[in-house]
Amino acid sequence: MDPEKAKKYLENIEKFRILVIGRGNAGKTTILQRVCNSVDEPDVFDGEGNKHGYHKIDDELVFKSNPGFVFHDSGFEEMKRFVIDHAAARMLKKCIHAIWYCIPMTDYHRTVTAAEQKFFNEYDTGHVPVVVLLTKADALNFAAMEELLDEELEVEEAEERATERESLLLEKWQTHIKQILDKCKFPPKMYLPLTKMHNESADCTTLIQSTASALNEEGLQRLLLSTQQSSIGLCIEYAVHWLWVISYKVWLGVC
Ligand SMILES: Nc1nc2c(ncn2[C@@H]2O[C@H](COP(=O)(O)OP(=O)(O)OP(=O)(O)O)[C@@H](O)[C@H]2O)c(=O)[nH]1
Ligand SMILES: [Mg+2]
Repeated sequence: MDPEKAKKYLENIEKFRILVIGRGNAGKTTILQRVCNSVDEPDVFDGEGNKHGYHKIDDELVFKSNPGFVFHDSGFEEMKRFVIDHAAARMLKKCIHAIWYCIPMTDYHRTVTAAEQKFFNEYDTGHVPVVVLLTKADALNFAAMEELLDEELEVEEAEERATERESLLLEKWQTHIKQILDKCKFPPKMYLPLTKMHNESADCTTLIQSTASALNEEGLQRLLLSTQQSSIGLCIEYAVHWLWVISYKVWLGVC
C-alpha cells in the first residue's frame, strides 16, 4: 500500500478496538492493566462523562494513568447484543478488530464449559478473529507439583521436574481445548498461553504480535504492531485506544 493510501486507511480506522471476554477471575482486567502499563483500577464513567460506581456495558472504564483507553464490561446478555452489533458493524469506526477470549488454567478441569461451546457455536464474529488466551498458565506449576508428589517423589525431586511437567500439562490442556473448540461452528483463529501477567514486568509483545498475525488486514496488522515500536505508551496516542472487557459470570450462572 502506498504511504498516502495507508495513512488514509488508518485515519478511517481511527482506533484499534479489542474486546476481551472471559469468566469471572479469568485475568481480563490484569491483561488490560499490562497492556496499559498500569496497576490502577479503572474509573467508571457513564456516556455523559459522569463518574460513578456500578458499571454496565455502555459505561466507560478508564485508567487514570492511560486516559486514552476506554473499556467496557458487562453481563452476558448485554454482551450478545454488543458482540453482534460491533462485529457486524460495517463502518470501520464502529468495528471491533479482534477478540481476546480468556480461559484460565487455574480451572483446568473445566476449561471448556457450556459458555465456551455456546460462544464458539453461536457467535459468528465474521472477519473479526478470536484469539483464545490460556490465562494464568503459571498456575499449572501447582498442578505439576501435585501430580509429582502423588507419584511419591521427594519434594526436592518434584521441584526439579515441575517445570518440565508444567509444560506437558500446558500442552495437554491446550490440545484438549483446541480439539473441542476447533470442532465448533465458528472456531477461534489462534490459541496463546499467557503466564504471570499479574507481574508488573510481564511482557505483552507476544500477545500483540500474535493478535496482529491473526488479523486479515495488512493495514490493521501494521496499526497494531506499531504500538510496539517504542514504549507501550504509544498505543494510547496511536493504536489500541479502545478495549472492551466482558465478563460473562452472570450468564454462567444461568447455564
Ligand atoms: N497466577 C496468576 N495470577 C494471575 C494472572 N493474571 C491475573 N492473575 C490474578 O488473578 C486474579 C483475577 O484477575 P483479574 O484480572 O481481576 O480477573 P478478571 O477476569 O478481570 O475478573 P472479573 O473482573 O471478576 O471478571 C487477580 O488476583 C490477579 O492478580 C496470571 O497470569 N497468573
Ligand atoms: Mg475484571
